[in-house]
Amino acid sequence: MSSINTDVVVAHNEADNELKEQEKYLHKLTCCFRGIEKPLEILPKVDSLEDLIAKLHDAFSTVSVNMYLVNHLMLSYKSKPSEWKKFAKWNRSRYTRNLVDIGNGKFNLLILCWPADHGSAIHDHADSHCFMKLLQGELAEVKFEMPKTQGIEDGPTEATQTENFEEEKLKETATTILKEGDVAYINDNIGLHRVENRNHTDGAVSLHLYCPPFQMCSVFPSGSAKKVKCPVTFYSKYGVRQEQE
Ligand code: CSS
Ligand code: FE2
Repeated sequence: MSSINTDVVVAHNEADNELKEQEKYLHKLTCCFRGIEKPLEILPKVDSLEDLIAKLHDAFSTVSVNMYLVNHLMLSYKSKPSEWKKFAKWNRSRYTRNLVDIGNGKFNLLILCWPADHGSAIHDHADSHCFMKLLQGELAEVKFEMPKTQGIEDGPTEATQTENFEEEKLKETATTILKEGDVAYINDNIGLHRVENRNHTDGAVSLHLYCPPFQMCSVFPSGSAKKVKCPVTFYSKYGVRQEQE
């Protein structure tokens, strides 16, 4: 009996260590990975949402994740509403985050539902990788530079820094219109972004992969460098509405 328990504890610790190693690996990769625009010919195609999830699990089964493969898989999935409809739960007055899969704790796969004329605040991605694929409709992605006043350790006194913080207006760098099938990629080294459904009548649906998964991110509500920590909560999980959200 006790030897079985010890085996379980050892296996658990090993899985935990592997998860931490992978997290470190993924955080480090944000320095250089910039995303790809087209699927890669030599890599396997994706048949369905179920197949995408299975192939993502495979891709994350080793510590050193191949981000080109992850990006390729996200690009390769052809949106079929019949496959993702059960996850897409709407709220008329705001966009919703719906959890589809947690990839054994290694990534979060979400479906976001954006009502007409709704969008997000400017936000970061907690040092994770963020892939955003359009499943339906159109979204605008507005990118901003990461404010320079962040993370300066040998700068002016604390008081001055706080003042500069509030004054520093975030610098807009690019706007991209994402159409069905497109995949956008961002991480904190690339910058911040805001996502908007500019259509006045139609909703939009997007599929997001965050790795490592994160529970908190920063939003920049006033468009200045002053940021506020925000929890990442789910409107539904695995197709089931979460009442507390
Ligand atoms: N990160 C945003 C969506 S745009 S990537 C959010 O979860 O609210
Ligand atoms: Fe985002």
